[in-house]
Amino acid sequence: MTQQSSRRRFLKAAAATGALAGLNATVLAQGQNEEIILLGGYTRAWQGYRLPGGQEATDGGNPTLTLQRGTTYTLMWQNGDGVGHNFAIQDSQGENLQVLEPLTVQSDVFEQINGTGGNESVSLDISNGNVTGVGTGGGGNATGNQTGGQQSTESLVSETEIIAEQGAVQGVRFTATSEMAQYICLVHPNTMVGDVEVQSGGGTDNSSG
Ligand SMILES: [Cu+2]
Repeated sequence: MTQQSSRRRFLKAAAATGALAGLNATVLAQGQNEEIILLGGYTRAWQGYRLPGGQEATDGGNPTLTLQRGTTYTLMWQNGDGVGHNFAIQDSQGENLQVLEPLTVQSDVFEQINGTGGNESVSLDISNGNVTGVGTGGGGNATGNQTGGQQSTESLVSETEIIAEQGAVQGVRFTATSEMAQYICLVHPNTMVGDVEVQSGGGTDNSSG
């Protein structure tokens, strides 16, 4: 506990001084409630485990992801059938959008989040592209220190690596834009594809001035 919080302080201090360029984007996620999406990757269809905005996860595959424009989402998916899958978000022309910040996620972190209620708030510790820990409930630790910095597009990818190990988890962070139309596994574009619906109705939260 003590170790973790001192480490957080270190990261915050480092970000504040700009001493560690490139770390800013990852530090931003610390201590704030995340919009988290959890999916299962199966050849027959994506399965919705935790959907944005408290939408009910249904048994049907390929759930529509309803997003708020300008909101940043952390999407994690677990390989369910040991077949190679990857993840991309496309526009209405079927072009992959280069908007994904890849994250490394351990399976136990995924399981932990998946065990929380869909309405329960979850915060993530993300460091150097690794999701290292999860906090649930409360949310009293918001520090108001979100600088809202735009991450460099150099680190963004238009599709993720294919992972084939059953149980393996992959994560991406992205900010919803109105051009997003669908999410897809490029290995199985006919069965693993679902709609993305982006709402623009003032849903952005810029509360920390
Ligand atoms: Cu696939």
